[in-house]
Amino acid sequence: MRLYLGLDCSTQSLTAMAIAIDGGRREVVWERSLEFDRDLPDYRTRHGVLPSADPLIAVSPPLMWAEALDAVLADLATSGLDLTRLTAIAGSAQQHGSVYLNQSSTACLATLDPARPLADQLRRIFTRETAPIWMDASTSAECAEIAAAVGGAARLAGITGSRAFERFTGPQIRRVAKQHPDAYAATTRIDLVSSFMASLLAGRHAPLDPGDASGMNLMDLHTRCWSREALDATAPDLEPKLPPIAPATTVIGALSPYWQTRHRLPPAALVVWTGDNPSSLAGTGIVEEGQVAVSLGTSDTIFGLMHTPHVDPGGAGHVFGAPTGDYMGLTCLRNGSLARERIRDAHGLDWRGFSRALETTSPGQDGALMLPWFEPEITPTVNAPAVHRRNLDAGAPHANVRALVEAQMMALANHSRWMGIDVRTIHATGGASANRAILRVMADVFGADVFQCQVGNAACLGAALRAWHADAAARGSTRPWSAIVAGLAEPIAASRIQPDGDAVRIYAALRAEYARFEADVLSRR
Ligand code: XUL
Repeated sequence: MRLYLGLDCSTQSLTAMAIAIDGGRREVVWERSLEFDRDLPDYRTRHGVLPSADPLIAVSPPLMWAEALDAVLADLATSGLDLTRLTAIAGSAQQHGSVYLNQSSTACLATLDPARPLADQLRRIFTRETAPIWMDASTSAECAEIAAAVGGAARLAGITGSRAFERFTGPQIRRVAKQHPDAYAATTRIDLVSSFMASLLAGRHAPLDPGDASGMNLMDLHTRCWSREALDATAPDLEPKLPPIAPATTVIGALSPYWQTRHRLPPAALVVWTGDNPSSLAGTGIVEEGQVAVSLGTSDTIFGLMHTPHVDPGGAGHVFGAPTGDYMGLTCLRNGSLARERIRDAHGLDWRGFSRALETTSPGQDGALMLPWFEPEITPTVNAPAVHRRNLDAGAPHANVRALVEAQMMALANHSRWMGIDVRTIHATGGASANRAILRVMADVFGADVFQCQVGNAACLGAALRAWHADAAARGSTRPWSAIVAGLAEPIAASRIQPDGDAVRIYAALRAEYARFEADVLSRR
Protein backbone atom coordinates (compact mmCIF):
# COMPACT_ATOMS: atom_id res chain seq x y z
CA MET A 1 0.00 0.00 0.00
CA ARG A 2 1.26 3.46 -0.87
CA LEU A 3 -0.05 6.82 0.35
CA TYR A 4 -0.09 9.93 -1.83
CA LEU A 5 -0.73 13.41 -0.49
CA GLY A 6 -2.47 16.20 -2.39
CA LEU A 7 -2.62 19.79 -1.16
CA ASP A 8 -4.68 22.68 -2.50
CA CYS A 9 -3.99 26.27 -1.48
CA SER A 10 -7.15 28.03 -2.64
CA THR A 11 -8.39 31.58 -2.09
CA GLN A 12 -10.11 30.84 1.20
CA SER A 13 -8.50 27.67 2.55
CA LEU A 14 -5.71 25.12 2.46
CA THR A 15 -6.85 21.52 2.07
CA ALA A 16 -4.83 18.31 2.32
CA MET A 17 -5.99 14.88 1.21
CA ALA A 18 -4.26 11.50 1.45
CA ILE A 19 -5.22 8.67 -0.87
CA ALA A 20 -4.26 5.02 -0.42
CA ILE A 21 -3.43 2.93 -3.48
CA ASP A 22 -3.19 -0.79 -2.85
CA GLY A 23 -3.37 -2.99 -5.94
CA GLY A 24 -6.84 -2.28 -7.33
CA ARG A 25 -7.99 -0.50 -4.15
CA ARG A 26 -7.95 3.29 -4.13
CA GLU A 27 -9.45 5.32 -1.36
CA VAL A 28 -9.39 8.77 0.24
CA VAL A 29 -8.11 7.96 3.74
CA TRP A 30 -7.63 11.41 5.28
CA GLU A 31 -8.68 14.97 4.59
CA ARG A 32 -8.18 18.20 6.50
CA SER A 33 -9.08 21.75 5.58
CA LEU A 34 -7.93 24.95 7.23
CA GLU A 35 -9.92 28.12 6.60
CA PHE A 36 -7.77 31.22 6.57
CA ASP A 37 -10.29 33.70 8.05
CA ARG A 38 -11.40 31.32 10.81
CA ASP A 39 -8.21 29.44 11.65
CA LEU A 40 -5.57 32.15 11.12
CA PRO A 41 -7.48 35.26 12.26
CA ASP A 42 -4.30 37.25 12.99
CA TYR A 43 -3.84 37.83 9.26
CA ARG A 44 -7.20 39.67 9.19
CA THR A 45 -8.28 38.37 5.80
CA ARG A 46 -11.85 38.30 4.60
CA HIS A 47 -12.55 35.30 2.39
CA GLY A 48 -8.77 34.86 2.30
CA VAL A 49 -8.13 38.37 0.92
CA LEU A 50 -6.89 41.47 2.74
CA PRO A 51 -9.60 44.14 2.88
CA SER A 52 -9.05 47.00 0.43
CA ALA A 53 -10.88 50.28 -0.09
CA ASP A 54 -10.26 49.95 -3.83
CA PRO A 55 -12.47 47.18 -5.29
CA LEU A 56 -9.93 46.57 -8.02
CA ILE A 57 -7.15 45.58 -5.58
CA ALA A 58 -6.98 42.05 -4.17
CA VAL A 59 -3.92 40.87 -2.27
CA SER A 60 -3.21 38.16 0.31
CA PRO A 61 -0.31 37.57 2.73
CA PRO A 62 1.99 34.73 1.57
CA LEU A 63 3.08 34.20 5.19
CA MET A 64 -0.48 33.08 5.90
CA TRP A 65 -0.21 30.33 3.29
CA ALA A 66 3.11 29.23 4.84
CA GLU A 67 1.63 29.12 8.34
CA ALA A 68 -1.33 27.14 7.02
CA LEU A 69 1.04 24.61 5.44
CA ASP A 70 2.87 24.14 8.74
CA ALA A 71 -0.46 23.64 10.56
CA VAL A 72 -1.89 21.18 8.05
CA LEU A 73 1.27 19.06 7.99
CA ALA A 74 1.31 19.07 11.81
CA ASP A 75 -2.17 17.57 11.59
CA LEU A 76 -1.00 15.00 9.08
CA ALA A 77 1.72 13.98 11.53
CA THR A 78 -0.93 13.17 14.15
CA SER A 79 -3.45 11.66 11.72
CA GLY A 80 -2.71 8.08 12.73
CA LEU A 81 -1.81 7.18 9.13
CA ASP A 82 1.24 4.98 8.63
CA LEU A 83 3.32 7.80 7.19
CA THR A 84 6.23 5.51 6.34
CA ARG A 85 3.97 4.69 3.38
CA LEU A 86 3.79 8.31 2.20
CA THR A 87 5.41 8.04 -1.21
CA ALA A 88 4.80 11.30 -3.07
CA ILE A 89 3.25 14.72 -2.57
CA ALA A 90 1.86 17.15 -5.13
CA GLY A 91 -0.21 20.28 -4.84
CA SER A 92 -2.25 22.92 -6.54
CA ALA A 93 -2.98 26.54 -5.78
CA GLN A 94 -5.15 29.43 -6.86
CA GLN A 95 -3.81 30.54 -10.22
CA HIS A 96 -2.06 33.77 -11.24
CA GLY A 97 -1.07 35.10 -7.75
CA SER A 98 2.56 36.26 -7.50
CA VAL A 99 5.00 36.13 -4.57
CA TYR A 100 8.10 38.36 -4.66
CA LEU A 101 11.23 36.99 -2.96
CA ASN A 102 14.67 38.50 -2.32
CA GLN A 103 18.11 37.00 -2.49
CA SER A 104 18.04 35.79 1.12
CA SER A 105 15.18 33.42 0.28
CA THR A 106 17.52 30.81 -1.20
CA ALA A 107 19.56 30.35 1.98
CA CYS A 108 16.50 30.72 4.17
CA LEU A 109 14.65 27.88 2.42
CA ALA A 110 17.71 25.64 2.64
CA THR A 111 18.41 26.21 6.34
CA LEU A 112 14.99 26.25 7.99
CA ASP A 113 15.20 25.36 11.69
CA PRO A 114 12.80 22.49 12.48
CA ALA A 115 12.46 23.69 16.06
CA ARG A 116 10.81 26.91 14.92
CA PRO A 117 7.51 27.61 13.14
CA LEU A 118 7.86 28.08 9.39
CA ALA A 119 6.23 31.51 9.08
CA ASP A 120 8.49 33.07 11.75
CA GLN A 121 11.55 32.22 9.67
CA LEU A 122 10.25 33.63 6.39
CA ARG A 123 9.52 37.18 7.47
CA ARG A 124 12.56 38.66 5.75
CA ILE A 125 12.46 36.85 2.42
CA PHE A 126 9.81 38.99 0.71
CA THR A 127 10.33 42.15 -1.32
CA ARG A 128 6.54 42.62 -1.21
CA GLU A 129 4.71 41.51 1.92
CA THR A 130 1.54 40.88 0.00
CA ALA A 131 0.83 38.86 -3.10
CA PRO A 132 -1.60 40.15 -5.73
CA ILE A 133 -4.05 37.31 -6.38
CA TRP A 134 -6.43 36.23 -9.14
CA MET A 135 -9.18 38.58 -7.93
CA ASP A 136 -7.05 41.64 -8.57
CA ALA A 137 -8.32 43.77 -11.46
CA SER A 138 -6.05 46.79 -11.11
CA THR A 139 -3.78 46.29 -14.14
CA SER A 140 -5.85 47.44 -17.14
CA ALA A 141 -3.16 49.94 -18.14
CA GLU A 142 -0.44 47.29 -17.98
CA CYS A 143 -2.59 44.87 -20.02
CA ALA A 144 -2.94 47.49 -22.74
CA GLU A 145 0.79 48.23 -22.69
CA ILE A 146 1.79 44.57 -22.94
CA ALA A 147 -0.71 43.89 -25.74
CA ALA A 148 0.49 46.92 -27.68
CA ALA A 149 4.14 45.89 -27.27
CA VAL A 150 3.59 42.41 -28.74
CA GLY A 151 1.39 43.63 -31.59
CA GLY A 152 -2.12 43.34 -30.21
CA ALA A 153 -4.43 41.18 -28.09
CA ALA A 154 -4.85 38.46 -30.72
CA ARG A 155 -1.10 38.07 -31.13
CA LEU A 156 -0.56 37.79 -27.37
CA ALA A 157 -3.34 35.19 -27.20
CA GLY A 158 -1.75 33.30 -30.10
CA ILE A 159 1.55 33.10 -28.22
CA THR A 160 0.43 32.61 -24.62
CA GLY A 161 -3.12 31.16 -24.90
CA SER A 162 -4.88 34.28 -23.57
CA ARG A 163 -5.10 37.96 -24.34
CA ALA A 164 -3.83 40.14 -21.49
CA PHE A 165 -6.02 39.74 -18.41
CA GLU A 166 -5.79 41.97 -15.36
CA ARG A 167 -5.24 39.09 -12.94
CA PHE A 168 -2.61 37.31 -15.05
CA THR A 169 0.85 37.40 -13.58
CA GLY A 170 2.64 39.25 -16.40
CA PRO A 171 0.49 42.40 -16.07
CA GLN A 172 0.76 42.11 -12.28
CA ILE A 173 4.56 41.93 -12.48
CA ARG A 174 4.61 44.93 -14.82
CA ARG A 175 2.60 46.92 -12.29
CA VAL A 176 5.00 46.04 -9.46
CA ALA A 177 7.99 46.93 -11.66
CA LYS A 178 6.44 50.31 -12.51
CA GLN A 179 5.13 51.23 -9.07
CA HIS A 180 7.84 49.73 -6.88
CA PRO A 181 11.02 49.71 -9.00
CA ASP A 182 13.28 49.22 -5.97
CA ALA A 183 11.33 46.23 -4.73
CA TYR A 184 11.29 44.83 -8.26
CA ALA A 185 15.07 45.28 -8.60
CA ALA A 186 15.61 43.53 -5.25
CA THR A 187 13.39 40.62 -6.31
CA THR A 188 15.41 37.59 -7.35
CA ARG A 189 12.50 35.15 -7.65
CA ILE A 190 8.86 35.69 -8.59
CA ASP A 191 6.84 32.63 -7.64
CA LEU A 192 3.27 31.73 -8.39
CA VAL A 193 1.40 30.53 -5.31
CA SER A 194 1.99 26.97 -6.54
CA SER A 195 5.77 27.26 -6.88
CA PHE A 196 6.00 29.21 -3.60
CA MET A 197 4.28 26.40 -1.69
CA ALA A 198 6.35 23.73 -3.48
CA SER A 199 9.54 25.66 -2.63
CA LEU A 200 8.60 25.65 1.06
CA LEU A 201 8.26 21.87 0.93
CA ALA A 202 11.40 21.30 -1.14
CA GLY A 203 13.64 23.66 0.84
CA ARG A 204 14.76 25.24 -2.42
CA HIS A 205 13.25 27.15 -5.32
CA ALA A 206 10.79 24.96 -7.19
CA PRO A 207 9.88 25.11 -10.88
CA LEU A 208 6.46 25.81 -12.39
CA ASP A 209 4.47 23.37 -14.49
CA PRO A 210 3.08 24.47 -17.89
CA GLY A 211 -0.48 24.40 -16.52
CA ASP A 212 0.14 27.21 -14.05
CA ALA A 213 2.80 28.98 -16.14
CA SER A 214 0.22 29.42 -18.92
CA GLY A 215 -1.80 31.68 -16.61
CA MET A 216 0.84 34.39 -16.75
CA ASN A 217 0.71 35.84 -20.30
CA LEU A 218 4.42 34.96 -20.36
CA MET A 219 4.74 31.35 -21.56
CA ASP A 220 4.82 30.32 -25.19
CA LEU A 221 2.02 27.77 -25.20
CA HIS A 222 3.51 25.84 -28.10
CA THR A 223 7.09 25.45 -26.82
CA ARG A 224 6.21 25.54 -23.11
CA CYS A 225 9.15 27.93 -22.56
CA TRP A 226 9.13 31.59 -21.57
CA SER A 227 8.32 33.75 -24.60
CA ARG A 228 11.05 36.30 -25.30
CA GLU A 229 8.49 38.68 -26.82
CA ALA A 230 6.15 38.47 -23.85
CA LEU A 231 9.01 38.82 -21.34
CA ASP A 232 10.35 41.91 -23.12
CA ALA A 233 6.87 43.45 -23.23
CA THR A 234 6.36 42.90 -19.50
CA ALA A 235 9.30 44.04 -17.38
CA PRO A 236 13.09 44.44 -17.52
CA ASP A 237 15.41 41.55 -16.62
CA LEU A 238 12.44 39.31 -15.97
CA GLU A 239 13.55 35.86 -17.10
CA PRO A 240 16.19 35.25 -14.37
CA LYS A 241 13.56 36.10 -11.74
CA LEU A 242 11.12 33.45 -13.01
CA PRO A 243 11.14 29.77 -12.04
CA PRO A 244 12.07 27.32 -14.78
CA ILE A 245 9.14 25.51 -16.42
CA ALA A 246 9.16 21.73 -15.93
CA PRO A 247 6.78 19.06 -17.28
CA ALA A 248 3.80 18.30 -15.02
CA THR A 249 5.24 14.88 -14.15
CA THR A 250 8.53 16.25 -12.79
CA VAL A 251 9.70 15.02 -9.40
CA ILE A 252 11.56 18.03 -8.06
CA GLY A 253 13.21 16.33 -5.11
CA ALA A 254 12.25 15.05 -1.69
CA LEU A 255 10.42 16.68 1.19
CA SER A 256 13.11 18.79 2.85
CA PRO A 257 14.81 17.88 6.16
CA TYR A 258 12.80 20.67 7.85
CA TRP A 259 9.54 18.73 7.46
CA GLN A 260 11.15 15.39 8.12
CA THR A 261 12.38 16.56 11.51
CA ARG A 262 9.62 18.99 12.43
CA HIS A 263 6.64 16.72 11.69
CA ARG A 264 8.42 13.33 11.42
CA LEU A 265 7.43 12.97 7.76
CA PRO A 266 9.35 10.67 5.39
CA PRO A 267 11.50 11.98 2.49
CA ALA A 268 8.54 11.58 0.12
CA ALA A 269 8.99 12.53 -3.54
CA LEU A 270 7.83 16.04 -4.25
CA VAL A 271 6.07 16.58 -7.57
CA VAL A 272 5.90 20.00 -9.26
CA TRP A 273 2.70 21.83 -8.26
CA THR A 274 0.12 23.23 -10.66
CA GLY A 275 -2.85 25.61 -10.69
CA ASP A 276 -6.16 24.65 -9.15
CA ASN A 277 -7.96 24.45 -12.49
CA PRO A 278 -5.47 22.12 -14.21
CA SER A 279 -5.50 20.05 -11.02
CA SER A 280 -9.31 19.96 -11.04
CA LEU A 281 -9.20 18.71 -14.62
CA ALA A 282 -7.48 15.57 -13.30
CA GLY A 283 -9.61 15.51 -10.15
CA THR A 284 -12.86 15.50 -12.14
CA GLY A 285 -11.57 12.75 -14.41
CA ILE A 286 -11.48 14.88 -17.56
CA VAL A 287 -8.84 13.05 -19.57
CA GLU A 288 -10.57 12.88 -22.97
CA GLU A 289 -11.54 15.58 -25.45
CA GLY A 290 -15.26 16.41 -25.39
CA GLN A 291 -15.65 15.98 -21.61
CA VAL A 292 -16.39 19.12 -19.59
CA ALA A 293 -16.29 20.01 -15.90
CA VAL A 294 -17.79 22.97 -14.08
CA SER A 295 -16.24 24.03 -10.78
CA LEU A 296 -18.45 26.11 -8.50
CA GLY A 297 -16.04 27.64 -6.01
CA THR A 298 -14.91 31.14 -5.13
CA SER A 299 -14.63 31.45 -8.91
CA ASP A 300 -16.97 29.51 -11.19
CA THR A 301 -15.03 27.89 -14.01
CA ILE A 302 -15.83 25.65 -16.96
CA PHE A 303 -13.06 23.64 -18.56
CA GLY A 304 -12.38 20.84 -20.99
CA LEU A 305 -9.39 19.02 -22.44
CA MET A 306 -7.90 19.94 -25.84
CA HIS A 307 -5.32 17.89 -27.72
CA THR A 308 -4.44 20.86 -29.92
CA PRO A 309 -4.64 24.37 -28.51
CA HIS A 310 -7.12 26.72 -30.14
CA VAL A 311 -7.56 30.10 -28.52
CA ASP A 312 -10.81 32.00 -28.06
CA PRO A 313 -11.13 34.47 -30.98
CA GLY A 314 -13.51 36.51 -28.81
CA GLY A 315 -10.83 36.90 -26.12
CA ALA A 316 -12.95 35.72 -23.17
CA GLY A 317 -11.36 32.33 -22.54
CA HIS A 318 -7.95 30.85 -21.84
CA VAL A 319 -5.90 27.92 -23.00
CA PHE A 320 -3.69 26.41 -20.30
CA GLY A 321 -1.43 23.37 -20.18
CA ALA A 322 -3.14 20.25 -18.80
CA PRO A 323 -1.64 17.70 -16.36
CA THR A 324 -1.88 15.05 -19.08
CA GLY A 325 0.57 17.02 -21.23
CA ASP A 326 -2.33 18.20 -23.45
CA TYR A 327 -4.11 21.54 -23.19
CA MET A 328 -7.27 22.74 -21.52
CA GLY A 329 -9.76 25.44 -22.45
CA LEU A 330 -11.13 27.46 -19.53
CA THR A 331 -13.60 30.27 -18.92
CA CYS A 332 -13.65 31.88 -15.48
CA LEU A 333 -16.34 33.93 -13.72
CA ARG A 334 -15.22 35.88 -10.71
CA ASN A 335 -18.73 36.37 -9.25
CA GLY A 336 -19.14 32.75 -8.13
CA SER A 337 -19.67 31.65 -4.52
CA LEU A 338 -19.30 35.13 -3.05
CA ALA A 339 -22.16 36.35 -5.27
CA ARG A 340 -24.30 33.41 -4.14
CA GLU A 341 -23.51 34.35 -0.54
CA ARG A 342 -24.34 38.01 -1.23
CA ILE A 343 -27.82 37.13 -2.52
CA ARG A 344 -28.36 34.55 0.23
CA ASP A 345 -27.46 37.08 2.92
CA ALA A 346 -29.26 40.04 1.32
CA HIS A 347 -32.52 38.10 1.53
CA GLY A 348 -31.92 36.54 4.96
CA LEU A 349 -31.78 32.99 3.64
CA ASP A 350 -29.69 29.98 4.62
CA TRP A 351 -28.52 27.43 2.02
CA ARG A 352 -31.67 25.43 2.52
CA GLY A 353 -33.75 28.52 1.82
CA PHE A 354 -31.56 29.22 -1.20
CA SER A 355 -32.32 25.75 -2.59
CA ARG A 356 -36.02 26.13 -1.79
CA ALA A 357 -36.04 29.38 -3.75
CA LEU A 358 -34.76 27.51 -6.79
CA GLU A 359 -37.25 24.69 -6.29
CA THR A 360 -40.26 26.99 -6.00
CA THR A 361 -39.55 29.23 -9.00
CA SER A 362 -39.79 28.40 -12.70
CA PRO A 363 -37.06 28.39 -15.35
CA GLY A 364 -36.68 31.76 -17.02
CA GLN A 365 -39.18 33.58 -14.76
CA ASP A 366 -40.83 35.26 -17.78
CA GLY A 367 -37.64 37.00 -18.83
CA ALA A 368 -36.30 38.13 -15.44
CA LEU A 369 -32.56 38.71 -15.84
CA MET A 370 -29.66 39.71 -13.61
CA LEU A 371 -26.09 40.66 -14.43
CA PRO A 372 -24.54 39.71 -11.07
CA TRP A 373 -21.42 41.86 -11.10
CA PHE A 374 -21.20 42.37 -7.34
CA GLU A 375 -17.42 42.48 -7.68
CA PRO A 376 -15.35 43.37 -10.76
CA GLU A 377 -16.05 40.60 -13.27
CA ILE A 378 -13.55 38.63 -15.35
CA THR A 379 -15.96 37.27 -18.00
CA PRO A 380 -16.97 39.60 -19.51
CA THR A 381 -14.46 42.21 -18.31
CA VAL A 382 -16.25 44.58 -15.91
CA ASN A 383 -14.02 46.79 -13.80
CA ALA A 384 -16.73 48.98 -12.25
CA PRO A 385 -18.92 46.53 -10.33
CA ALA A 386 -22.71 46.97 -10.47
CA VAL A 387 -25.66 44.59 -10.44
CA HIS A 388 -28.15 45.07 -13.28
CA ARG A 389 -31.68 43.68 -13.28
CA ARG A 390 -34.37 43.45 -15.92
CA ASN A 391 -37.98 42.43 -15.21
CA LEU A 392 -36.77 41.61 -11.72
CA ASP A 393 -37.76 43.23 -8.40
CA ALA A 394 -34.55 43.61 -6.36
CA GLY A 395 -36.51 42.89 -3.18
CA ALA A 396 -37.98 39.53 -4.27
CA PRO A 397 -35.86 36.88 -2.53
CA HIS A 398 -36.76 33.76 -4.50
CA ALA A 399 -36.76 35.45 -7.89
CA ASN A 400 -33.30 36.94 -7.21
CA VAL A 401 -31.84 33.59 -6.20
CA ARG A 402 -33.06 32.02 -9.44
CA ALA A 403 -32.01 34.97 -11.58
CA LEU A 404 -28.51 34.83 -10.06
CA VAL A 405 -27.98 31.11 -10.61
CA GLU A 406 -29.43 31.31 -14.11
CA ALA A 407 -27.12 34.24 -14.90
CA GLN A 408 -24.07 32.30 -13.70
CA MET A 409 -24.99 29.24 -15.76
CA MET A 410 -25.91 31.24 -18.86
CA ALA A 411 -22.67 33.22 -18.67
CA LEU A 412 -20.66 29.99 -18.34
CA ALA A 413 -22.53 28.44 -21.27
CA ASN A 414 -22.41 31.48 -23.56
CA HIS A 415 -18.79 32.32 -22.88
CA SER A 416 -17.50 28.76 -23.34
CA ARG A 417 -18.94 28.23 -26.83
CA TRP A 418 -15.51 29.12 -28.23
CA MET A 419 -14.17 25.76 -26.99
CA GLY A 420 -16.27 24.14 -29.71
CA ILE A 421 -17.34 21.32 -27.40
CA ASP A 422 -20.80 19.81 -27.86
CA VAL A 423 -21.51 19.61 -24.12
CA ARG A 424 -23.42 16.39 -23.42
CA THR A 425 -22.26 15.68 -19.88
CA ILE A 426 -20.84 17.89 -17.17
CA HIS A 427 -18.82 16.74 -14.16
CA ALA A 428 -19.68 19.21 -11.40
CA THR A 429 -17.29 20.01 -8.57
CA GLY A 430 -16.58 22.72 -5.98
CA GLY A 431 -18.53 23.51 -2.81
CA ALA A 432 -21.80 24.49 -4.50
CA SER A 433 -21.88 21.28 -6.55
CA ALA A 434 -23.33 19.62 -3.45
CA ASN A 435 -26.49 21.66 -4.13
CA ARG A 436 -28.65 19.69 -6.55
CA ALA A 437 -31.05 22.58 -7.09
CA ILE A 438 -28.16 24.57 -8.57
CA LEU A 439 -27.12 21.58 -10.68
CA ARG A 440 -30.69 21.29 -12.01
CA VAL A 441 -30.36 24.84 -13.42
CA MET A 442 -26.96 23.86 -14.86
CA ALA A 443 -28.43 20.79 -16.61
CA ASP A 444 -31.32 22.79 -18.08
CA VAL A 445 -29.22 25.77 -19.23
CA PHE A 446 -26.59 23.56 -20.91
CA GLY A 447 -29.07 20.90 -22.06
CA ALA A 448 -26.62 18.35 -20.67
CA ASP A 449 -26.53 15.55 -18.11
CA VAL A 450 -24.86 16.78 -14.92
CA PHE A 451 -23.04 14.43 -12.54
CA GLN A 452 -21.68 15.01 -9.07
CA CYS A 453 -18.19 13.72 -8.34
CA GLN A 454 -17.31 11.12 -5.71
CA VAL A 455 -14.76 13.42 -4.09
CA GLY A 456 -15.92 16.99 -3.55
CA ASN A 457 -12.55 18.77 -3.65
CA ALA A 458 -11.42 18.03 -7.19
CA ALA A 459 -8.34 20.27 -7.05
CA CYS A 460 -7.02 18.45 -3.99
CA LEU A 461 -7.87 15.02 -5.36
CA GLY A 462 -6.24 15.99 -8.65
CA ALA A 463 -3.08 16.87 -6.73
CA ALA A 464 -3.01 13.49 -4.97
CA LEU A 465 -3.58 11.72 -8.31
CA ARG A 466 -0.80 13.76 -9.93
CA ALA A 467 1.50 12.64 -7.10
CA TRP A 468 0.60 9.02 -7.86
CA HIS A 469 0.92 9.47 -11.62
CA ALA A 470 4.33 11.14 -11.42
CA ASP A 471 5.60 8.59 -8.91
CA ALA A 472 4.40 5.73 -11.12
CA ALA A 473 6.09 7.35 -14.14
CA ALA A 474 9.33 7.78 -12.15
CA ARG A 475 9.21 4.05 -11.41
CA GLY A 476 8.92 3.31 -15.13
CA SER A 477 5.18 2.57 -15.22
CA THR A 478 3.29 3.76 -18.27
CA ARG A 479 -0.06 3.83 -16.51
CA PRO A 480 -2.37 5.99 -18.67
CA TRP A 481 -4.30 8.87 -17.14
CA SER A 482 -7.59 7.01 -17.74
CA ALA A 483 -6.35 4.31 -15.33
CA ILE A 484 -5.20 6.89 -12.78
CA VAL A 485 -8.56 8.66 -12.55
CA ALA A 486 -10.65 5.46 -12.64
CA GLY A 487 -12.39 4.68 -9.37
CA LEU A 488 -11.78 7.98 -7.57
CA ALA A 489 -12.12 10.90 -9.97
CA GLU A 490 -15.24 9.52 -11.59
CA PRO A 491 -18.73 10.95 -11.59
CA ILE A 492 -21.31 9.14 -9.48
CA ALA A 493 -23.62 7.39 -11.96
CA ALA A 494 -26.61 7.64 -9.62
CA SER A 495 -26.17 11.39 -9.21
CA ARG A 496 -27.16 12.13 -12.83
CA ILE A 497 -29.46 15.10 -13.36
CA GLN A 498 -31.03 15.00 -16.80
CA PRO A 499 -32.13 18.17 -18.54
CA ASP A 500 -35.83 18.86 -18.77
CA GLY A 501 -36.94 19.40 -22.40
CA ASP A 502 -39.27 22.33 -21.69
CA ALA A 503 -36.70 24.12 -19.54
CA VAL A 504 -33.99 23.57 -22.16
CA ARG A 505 -36.22 25.30 -24.75
CA ILE A 506 -36.85 28.24 -22.42
CA TYR A 507 -33.13 28.65 -21.75
CA ALA A 508 -32.18 28.39 -25.42
CA ALA A 509 -34.16 31.60 -25.97
CA LEU A 510 -33.16 33.19 -22.66
CA ARG A 511 -29.44 32.62 -23.32
CA ALA A 512 -29.73 34.76 -26.46
CA GLU A 513 -31.69 37.37 -24.50
CA TYR A 514 -29.06 37.30 -21.73
CA ALA A 515 -26.26 37.83 -24.28
CA ARG A 516 -28.14 40.86 -25.71
CA PHE A 517 -28.74 42.30 -22.23
CA GLU A 518 -25.07 41.85 -21.35
CA ALA A 519 -23.89 43.44 -24.62
CA ASP A 520 -26.37 46.28 -24.22
CA VAL A 521 -25.24 47.12 -20.66
CA LEU A 522 -21.56 46.87 -21.62
CA SER A 523 -22.08 49.16 -24.63
CA ARG A 524 -23.58 51.82 -22.37
CA ARG A 525 -20.66 51.84 -19.89
C1 XUL B 1 -8.64 30.87 -13.21
C2 XUL B 1 -8.83 31.75 -12.04
C3 XUL B 1 -9.47 31.19 -10.83
C4 XUL B 1 -8.46 30.89 -9.75
C5 XUL B 1 -9.22 30.53 -8.48
O1 XUL B 1 -8.09 31.51 -14.31
O2 XUL B 1 -8.48 32.90 -12.04
O3 XUL B 1 -10.22 30.05 -11.13
O4 XUL B 1 -7.59 29.89 -10.16
O5 XUL B 1 -8.45 29.93 -7.53
